[in-house]
This record gives sequence, C-alpha cells and structure tokens, in this order.
Amino acid sequence: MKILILGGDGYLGWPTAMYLSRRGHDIAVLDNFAKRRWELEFNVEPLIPIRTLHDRVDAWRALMGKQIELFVGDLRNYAVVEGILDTFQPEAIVHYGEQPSAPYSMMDHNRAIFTQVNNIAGTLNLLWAMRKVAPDCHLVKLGTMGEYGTPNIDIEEGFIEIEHKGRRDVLPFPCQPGSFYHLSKVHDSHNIRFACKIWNIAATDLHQGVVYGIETDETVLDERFETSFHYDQVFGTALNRFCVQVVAGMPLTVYGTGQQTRGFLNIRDTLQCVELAILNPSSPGEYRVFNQFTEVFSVNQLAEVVVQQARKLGLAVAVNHTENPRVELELHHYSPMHTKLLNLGLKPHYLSDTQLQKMLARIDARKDRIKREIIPPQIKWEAKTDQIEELGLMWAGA
Ligand code: USQ
Repeated sequence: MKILILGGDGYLGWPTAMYLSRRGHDIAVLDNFAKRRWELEFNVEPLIPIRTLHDRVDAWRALMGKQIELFVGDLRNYAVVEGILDTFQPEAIVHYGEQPSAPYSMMDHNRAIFTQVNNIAGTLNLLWAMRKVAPDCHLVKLGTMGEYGTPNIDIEEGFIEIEHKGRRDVLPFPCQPGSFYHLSKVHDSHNIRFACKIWNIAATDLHQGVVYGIETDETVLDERFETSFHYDQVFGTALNRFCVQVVAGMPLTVYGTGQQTRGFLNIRDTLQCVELAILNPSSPGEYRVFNQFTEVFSVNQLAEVVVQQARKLGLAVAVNHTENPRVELELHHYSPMHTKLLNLGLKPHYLSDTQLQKMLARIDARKDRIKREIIPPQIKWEAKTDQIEELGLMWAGA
C-alpha cells in the first residue's frame, strides 16, 4: 500500500517508516525538521545521536534495498501539502507531524499559540488537501489519551451513549485535556470528525497513551537507524526519563504524590497499532477512535519497577517527590476502554523486567551523553510570570 508518513523524522515517525517499508509497503515521509530546531531552543538532544533523515533514508536503501521517498516541507504551507498528496497519491496517511510536548505548550504565550496554530492548521491543511486530491485516502491521525483527561467515570473509545431527559444519543466522549498541547489534539479531533461528515473522508483517530522504549526491530539493525530518544523535561516522557535518571544516579522526578495514572505502551506496539489501523481502514465518511495503549500504571508504579530493576544492576536509586509542576488530578479514577485494537489482533509487548533491563543497558552504554541539567522539571503550568526569563530562554519565532 502507498503510505505517507507525516513527521517521518521523529521518535515514532522514523521507526514507523522503517517498519512499514520492511513489510512491503511503498513509503514516503514528510518532515520540516521542526523537532530538531526545538531541541536547539533548549540545548537538548536525543540520548543516542541520530543521523539526518536524508542519511537514514540512504542507509535504509543501501542496507535493505528499499526506497523511502523523502519530502521536506511544512504542513502549515497548504501548497506543499496539496502538492505532495497529488504527487505521491497515498492510500493511507499516518499523521505524526505535530508539536508533541505538553510542557512546551505551557511554557509561555508564544509557544502555546505556536502549538495550537501549528498542530491545528497543519491538520486542517491536510484535510482540505485530502478533499481535493486524495479523497479516497484513509487518514490515521495520532491523537492522545490526554484528550479525555481524568473524568470520574470509565473512558470509552471516542464515543459514549448518553440518556438525557428521556432521549438517547451516541456522542463524542467529553474532553477535559490538561495542557494547551492536549487541547490542540482535541481541536484536531473535532475538525477531523467534521471533515469526515461533510467530505466523506475516512479517518482513524488513535488516542495514544504515553509511549516508552528506545528501540524497535528495525532501529537495532544498524546504528544509522536509531530513533530520537528524549529524557529532558520538555520532550522526555515519564518512563524514558526515569530510566535515564537511574542510570545517571539522579533521584527519580515523580511529580507530586505520584498517584496520577495513565495508559502506556511500548514503542513497538505503536507501530503494530498503526499498521492494524491501516490494514483495517474506516469506511468513507467514518470517523472512529481507537484508544491506543496496552497497560495502565500510576507514576509511583512506574518509579517502583524502575527502582527494582536498577537495584538488580547495583545502581543507587532514590525517588524524589518533587512539587508537581503541572495542574492535574493526582488521585483519580482511571479505567479507559482499549479493546478495539486488541480485537484487530494487537499482540502487546507488556512492560517486563527483561525489557527494562535491556533499556537500562542501552542507556548505560550512552551514559556519557546524559546532560543532567536538562532533566529537572522547571516548566510550571500555573506560573503567572513569564517563565522564559527565568529559564533563560527566548522566543525567536518558529
Ligand atoms: N510525570 C512525572 N515525572 C516526570 C514526567 C512525568 O511524574 O518526570 C508524570 C506527569 O505529571 C503526568 C504523567 O507522568 O502525570 C505523564 O507525563 P508524560 O510527560 O510522560 O506524558 P504527557 O505530558 O502526558 O505527554 C506524553 C506525550 C504526548 C502524548 C501523551 C499521551 O509527550 O505527546 O500525547 O503522553 S497521554 O499522557 O496519555 O495524554
């Protein structure tokens, strides 16, 4: 199948491109390298050095004999989007091409605006271009479990049947996201659902949980295929950060009481889920939501499993309950449904001792590259003063 991957240079985009290419699909990737620029804003870098996208694509061709077509461009530029869709004529589009960090979006006014304009305008351009030049293409969009927030009822997969004043309807599940980033995904979801309705577009909105992991079956084939593994306060996610922290001999940064609970999944399962969505497309005009995670953990549980494995390696570990920089419920109900992908055949890679040991070993091999100063959380949700001055950062536009 012809598949276009937006955000093909990223933590998930590049491994997805390799995974699908290896399975015989005809792959093109688009990226504007924005993530590499945001890294420079904060002087952060992935733990394992990554090649340029051009070099990765060349290496993939040289080693695997498979062509990944490379487009460089910005989704905010409508002409670029329409041009690429028209040229490549994808049958499926996997859309990762957004600003992915909640802390980034909460840092200051400019970055909040940037996140929403970038994410929402990019997706809107895509929808308009699909309508015009690729109306039969299936959109597989990466949304987030964070769109739902933490309501005091079980979370359904996208929709809930409600009875109100004697009448019944199936309506989008209420959204109470916890950052301007997560809100950008909610706005995307509304736009996509509407586009499906009016233009008969087929779309799957993958409400993904927190991804962890440092490698996939393809990244390990050659050092040029490595993906960008972050552990800093802006782009690093909880479990990845905790693993780097123990290796660096730093206390684990559990925010607040650590009782806050989320859905998690291995990076290998992201690839599986995306492929399952592509191979089992929604129908024209159908907007569907899959909750994409395999296990639920509280932050304390995550810290505990990392501590256990680190101790086995003789690492000295401490857990530091720092003041929570975010505004989020710490003690809450959390029981989201996640059966649709399992029903399509998802075989989860659950978090295991072996998996964690492997991850810690990979991190340990790159221990000398850990920048300790980019780990502590400094970006605060409720700061009323301008945080960029305190953090010594400036906004130069995006
Ligand atoms: N947390 C800590 N300590 C840390 C980092 C995080 O206690 O050092 C806590 C946070 O307070 C939060 C939870 O861990 O309660 C998850 O935070 P995270 O930074 O791992 O993930 P989050 O900001 O929610 O965002 C990540 C991805 C985002 C994706 C989302 C899925 O960056 O792109 O949409 O996970 S979800 O969390 O389900 O919304």
